[in-house]
Amino acid sequence: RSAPGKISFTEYQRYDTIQEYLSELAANYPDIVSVEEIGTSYEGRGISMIKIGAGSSDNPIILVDGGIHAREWISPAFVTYLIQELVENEDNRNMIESTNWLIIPVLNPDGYEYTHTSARLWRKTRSPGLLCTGVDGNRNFDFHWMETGASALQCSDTFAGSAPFSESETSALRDVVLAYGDQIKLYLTFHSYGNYLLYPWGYTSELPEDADVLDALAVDVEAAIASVAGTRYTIGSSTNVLYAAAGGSDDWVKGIGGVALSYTIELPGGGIWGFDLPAARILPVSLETFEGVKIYQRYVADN
Ligand code: ING
Ligand code: ZN
Repeated sequence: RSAPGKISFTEYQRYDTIQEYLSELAANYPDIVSVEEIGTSYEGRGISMIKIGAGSSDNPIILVDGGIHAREWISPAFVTYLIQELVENEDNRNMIESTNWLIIPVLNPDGYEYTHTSARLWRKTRSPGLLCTGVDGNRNFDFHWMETGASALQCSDTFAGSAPFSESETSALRDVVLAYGDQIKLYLTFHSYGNYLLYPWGYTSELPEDADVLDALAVDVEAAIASVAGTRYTIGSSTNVLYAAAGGSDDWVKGIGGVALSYTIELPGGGIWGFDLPAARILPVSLETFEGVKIYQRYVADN
């Protein structure tokens, strides 16, 4: 059975619409859903996290975020689709009975809104600097901060910030990880674009000691995604298959947060710039990506 769906996936949705959808879910499914504000963006928007679970509160947790980078619109769109499938599609009940979910669909709401109103290709937060606005959230985490692939220049698109966790948005995610501690067994952060399943490290070309586990799981996820419509992903550590960049959320969640399974997923690109995947692609991409998330969930539930 397909979900009723009180939100549309034939268009990219604004922040307010996603916020309203989360509130509706909390009202309509109070036994399995709650919504919490984990922080406030620079411009004062609430950063919402939806908690989903229909089993024990002690179940392993899967932490998911989207929209740390403003222009990567397919990321919040897919993460919102994931929320819909978990909450509103009864066929997926097992996915919320055996694991609990903490999901932040729009981690950088100021940037996301700015790409709708003013500059489609904005990437960073919207906190002001003397010369330029914004910090790259995915260079702002306090693990080997600023060592490689990040800029100290305020006007750069990869500006790491004046200090680690200078941004309320990145601090909000940090605090979730610290609060739930080792109950979190898997972290997925959605970006676009390029079809990559990336695992740490971004700060070094050396591999984590459990790279074989991270890689083997990604191989299964990739096969599940490819089985839907033939979309292929590249698997590897960020440094080795994409580029070196320190201060990313996945590195911090693994290196400091202690979550062994930590992945950055680069969803497919499209349109003119890559970030502007046509809205008609939201559903096909979401359907295939959801098959990959099912594999992740099953692994966490069984291990
Ligand atoms: N890509 C990621 C970025 O922040 C990445 C790739 C992830 C690099 C994690 C290093 C560590 O640059 C996009 N599209 O943002
Ligand atoms: Zn990104």
